[in-house]
Amino acid sequence: MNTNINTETNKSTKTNNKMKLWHCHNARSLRPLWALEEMGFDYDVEVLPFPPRVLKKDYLAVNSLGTIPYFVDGDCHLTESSAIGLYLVERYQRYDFGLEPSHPEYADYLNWQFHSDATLTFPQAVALRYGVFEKPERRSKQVAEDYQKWFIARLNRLNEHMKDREFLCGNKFTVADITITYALYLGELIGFDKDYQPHINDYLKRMKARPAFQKVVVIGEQDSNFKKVKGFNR
Ligand SMILES: N[C@@H](CCC(=O)N[C@@H](CS)C(=O)NCC(=O)O)C(=O)O
Repeated sequence: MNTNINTETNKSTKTNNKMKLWHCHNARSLRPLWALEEMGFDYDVEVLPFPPRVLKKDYLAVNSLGTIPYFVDGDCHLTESSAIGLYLVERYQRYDFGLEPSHPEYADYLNWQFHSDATLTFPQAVALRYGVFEKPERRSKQVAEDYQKWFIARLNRLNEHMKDREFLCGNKFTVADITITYALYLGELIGFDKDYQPHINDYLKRMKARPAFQKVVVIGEQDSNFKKVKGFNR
């Protein structure tokens, strides 16, 4: 595959016919970046400083939300990190990385996809905001700690589910493993993994050892200010 990495904001979202992803190191855009790499698509990636809404204001012309990821494939524009992998599976019939609707675990697969962001990443984002990214005078130890506890409590379903499984569903690696692993990985970055159960830490370790993850996780690392979150709550 031929992946171009660009660090200059390009206002045009349609410079060629290649898929394009806007990414910040360690942000949720790691989900689609990892999915693109696993599936072997030819794509462009543009790396932005975090948060682009503040540090790269011209990005608002690309994505009026200012959030990461932003993904373009022809006329299709997506802003939800957990939707993009699913889109790639369905749009390109890449069921080698997903489950078909007729699969007995299809409902589970979809549920984990949505669970990954709506249930898991959401409390992490609040903990991060009030633990790290706000100006010191606006930070709140209480809010950060409460949302950390909330996140750990929300792992209950995953803890149970993963007791005797190697992958989330279908007995194979799917895009649902990508979206759920990202939440676990972000939790690890901010020090929440000390409260992970051992089999969840093992699952995270297995997923992170995948060559595609290893390849993309470093993209944008050099100038990343998402590194400062490392272990903030340890
Ligand atoms: N639900 C969206 C959330 C996107 C989102 O909030 N991304 C964060 C990065 S992890 C962001 O861009 N934050 C910066 C901001 O809100 O300005 C998704 O899953 O992609």
